Amino acid sequence: MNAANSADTRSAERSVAGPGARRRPIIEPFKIKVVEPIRLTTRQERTTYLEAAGYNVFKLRAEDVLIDLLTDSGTSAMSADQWAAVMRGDEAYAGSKSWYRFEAAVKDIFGFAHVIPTHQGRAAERILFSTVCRPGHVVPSNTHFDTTRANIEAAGAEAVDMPIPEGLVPSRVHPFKGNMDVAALEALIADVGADRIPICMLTVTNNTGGGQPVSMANIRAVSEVCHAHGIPFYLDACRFAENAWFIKEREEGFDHRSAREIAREMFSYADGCTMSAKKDALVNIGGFLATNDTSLARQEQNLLILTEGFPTYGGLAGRDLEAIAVGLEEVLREDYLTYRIASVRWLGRHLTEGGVPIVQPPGGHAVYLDAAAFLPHVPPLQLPGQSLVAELYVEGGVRGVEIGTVMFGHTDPDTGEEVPSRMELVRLAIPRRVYTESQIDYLVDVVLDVWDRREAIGGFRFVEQTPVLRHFTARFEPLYEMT
Ligand code: P71
Repeated sequence: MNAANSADTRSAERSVAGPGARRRPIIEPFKIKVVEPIRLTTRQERTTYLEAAGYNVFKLRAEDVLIDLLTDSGTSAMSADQWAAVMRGDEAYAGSKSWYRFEAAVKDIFGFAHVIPTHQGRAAERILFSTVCRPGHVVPSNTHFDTTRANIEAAGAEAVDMPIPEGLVPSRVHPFKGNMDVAALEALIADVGADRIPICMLTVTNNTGGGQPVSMANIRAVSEVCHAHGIPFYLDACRFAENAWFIKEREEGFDHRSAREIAREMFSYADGCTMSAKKDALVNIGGFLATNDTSLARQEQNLLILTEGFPTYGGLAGRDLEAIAVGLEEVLREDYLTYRIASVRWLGRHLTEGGVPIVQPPGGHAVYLDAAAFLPHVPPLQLPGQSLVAELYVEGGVRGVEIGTVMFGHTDPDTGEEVPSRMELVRLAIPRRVYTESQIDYLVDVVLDVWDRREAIGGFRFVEQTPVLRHFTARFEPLYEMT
């Protein structure tokens, strides 16, 4: 049964109540111990702040944002157990107790022989790609995220995205829209030759394509193709627990297996992984790189020592390693994952009922608005996603992020013309364990109010941009009168 297609509500499917009792809602499986005030500004204030930020929400002050959905990365609320573990942090430079706890927690789930701690995911990416990639190399993936693509390109190699065709149609419902097109991968190998492919990756879940999961069958198939050609196969594992939960919900034969068992199986097909612990390790900073290849691990550790730190801390404090060890255990708990996936689905369902076009089905960590369908009168090169991000902020102090031509557009080297992204999306990423249901309901109203006046919304243009990862620092200008 494809849960994504069902008329899902936040009602619990497995009732814990007695016979004849009402279906009870899935609730947050925690209570709040510490609170952080958030501030509602006036529309006039927000208009002023946004203009001063060059219409780039990365340049806003966070205190001027009410509901901050810029990212789910590093924005989780840590648990009391994680904070207790922070106090236990052993800050010895080499061989600290915290390192051994961290290493044991990672190995228990991921199973790789060598674990290399890094301060965040992109540091793991830089170390990996600068070690294995050379100019002329090609690195395929279902879809690379921005920093992954940039680090591959910085090493002189080419990053190639090979999602299944369904993955590129926002309205199309498919249980595993994050899958890679295995036939396209085989064709690529035949075309460029396995010796030019130093590594192949799958991003779980597929962030660029809507937070969509990859099925176990697809992970296995990609692994088999890679191994038949001697190509190392890696997972970009940031959201591995959410991916495992979707496999449990949607893939035949997995409903009675725990998320931990499913995760272990996912990693058993891979030769290594990169991980940003800022997502599914429920911490504010951290990451790692893992591999079964001993000689590669040696080279990576040498690079780590040069730029990140000694191999038993890699740029993290002992307390960070402790918080990750606890977070990796908490993120696989059934009550947490049930709540997590249901709360994102809840947001997606209410927006869909209001007529708002989103990537269907909702992803694991975010709902993605389909800006091209939301603002069909704004052409891609007038940055419809950027317009929506700006309007959401002015409307209700909500900060989302553009995942479209601003983030992934590029200049064609032959024609010099700007090539738009394959999709124009606006991601509303939900930080883990942070916002309550009523805050999500407020968010739904803000999006619906922008939807109601969509015809009056126009496009944007760049007034300043950098050649790499331009979305972080660019400045923009509206091509219409914002009200
Ligand atoms: C996300 C991020 C972080 C981010 C990126 C761009 C704008 C705002 C925030 C980071 C990822 C990721 C995947 C699949 C590697 C990284 C890098 N995502 N792979 O989604 O999603 O990890 O941030 O720890 O360096 O908001 P890092």
